[in-house]
Amino acid sequence: MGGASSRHQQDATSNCSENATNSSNSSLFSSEELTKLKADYDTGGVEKVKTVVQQKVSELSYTYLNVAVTGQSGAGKSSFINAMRGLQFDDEGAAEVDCKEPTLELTGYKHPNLPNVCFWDLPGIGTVKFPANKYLKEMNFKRYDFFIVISAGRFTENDTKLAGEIKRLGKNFYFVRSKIDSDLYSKRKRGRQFNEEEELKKIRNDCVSKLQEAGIPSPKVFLISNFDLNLYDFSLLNKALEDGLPNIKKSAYIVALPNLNSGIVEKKRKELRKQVWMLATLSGGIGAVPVPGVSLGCDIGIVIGGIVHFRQCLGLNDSSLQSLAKRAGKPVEDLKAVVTTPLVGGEITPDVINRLAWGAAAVTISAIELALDTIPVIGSIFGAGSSFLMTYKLLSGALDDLTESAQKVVAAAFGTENDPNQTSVR
Ligand SMILES: Nc1nc2c(ncn2[C@@H]2O[C@H](COP(=O)(O)OP(=O)(O)OP(=O)(O)O)[C@@H](O)[C@H]2O)c(=O)[nH]1
Ligand SMILES: [Mg+2]
Repeated sequence: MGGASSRHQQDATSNCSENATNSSNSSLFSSEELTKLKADYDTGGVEKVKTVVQQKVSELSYTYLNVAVTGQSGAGKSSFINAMRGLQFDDEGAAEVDCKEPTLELTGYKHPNLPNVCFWDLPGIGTVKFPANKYLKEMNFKRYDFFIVISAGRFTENDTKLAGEIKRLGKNFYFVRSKIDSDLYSKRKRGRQFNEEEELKKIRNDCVSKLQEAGIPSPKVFLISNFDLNLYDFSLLNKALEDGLPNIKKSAYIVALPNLNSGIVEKKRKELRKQVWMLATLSGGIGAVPVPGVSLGCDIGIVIGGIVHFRQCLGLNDSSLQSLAKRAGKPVEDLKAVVTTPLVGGEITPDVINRLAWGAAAVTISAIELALDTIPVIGSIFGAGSSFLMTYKLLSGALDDLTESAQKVVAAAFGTENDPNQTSVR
């Protein structure tokens, strides 16, 4: 499906890498919070820093992301929601596709691994049940972080009316033109001199001009196929969505992305890496127990909790692997066969942790290693003690191992030709 031209190309690759770097450097803490963190350390040591870090870890786990997906009946809303949740239409918990009756109810679909991330299927505006004025009231628009307006043909008056209202409320919205695969298919059949890039440009320009006519001065339109999110503008859409979110929500969005290519897996690693030093800071104190075989104590609950969370976010839990295999049309055993870490496929116990080579490794961390994580209190945290260092080492090692396996799984599912930082020509 889709030639090289529809895959993402060089010019935007640099943007994506730049974004990845920015996102890895961007802290989950605001500059005011960082200043407070440093001041707290200076006056109260690690114990005082712990309180601030604990608040941030709690904030991360209580951060909700509500994504509204709307558009006319049959535009592909349910299919998009399923694809974003890594599900196929016939998976358990998937939004129903090809409903006999168009969706008339507002329905929320939680992310299978991250229940704080929810996609809302909003019935299209202008249906009999929801005349435009009633719709806007009933849909409780304020609750959403952003809106995706999906259209399968040209945008209708109702779509643009909706966009106007979303804009009035000061919410971010993005236009998605779905079913590009079938547009290209029919155009390819029709014309002898078919040029995919040209066709994509034409479709995009047509959407933009229709939206401009409707009074939206510089609309952003993204062309996608729900059947293969690796094609066309999906990664551009992702970048736009990420850029429009505050840091903590951005983090939730990134780790909830479906594992489509190595670029997404790497993004997740960078995001999760930010949590390693925070969890290490919380380790020690009351919960500190020696890890069997390792002479140092750390809070094993924090280590195990962190590893389980990383595994979920990287799509390496059993149900995610099953869904991915189904999506890729491969037996799940083929995907499991490439997993190299014992952290996948069973319960995480102190024994499992201890069996890993890096578990018993010397607990020394170089300044360079720490600097890679851009720890905000770098330098001072060196004095945090052995429990910090042990937890840091264990979680870093686990994250690296899990990422490596997630990369292999994605390659086994989709092949390696899915360029990590793909984007199409604008
Ligand atoms: N070729 C192609 N077909 C798609 C795409 N997205 C959705 N479809 C098909 O379009 C039809 C309608 O998709 P749905 O996801 O049910 O659309 P919807 O917007 O949720 O429809 P309602 O719930 O009725 O409002 C289904 O047959 C899908 O398989 C796409 O990107 N490409
Ligand atoms: Mg639907």
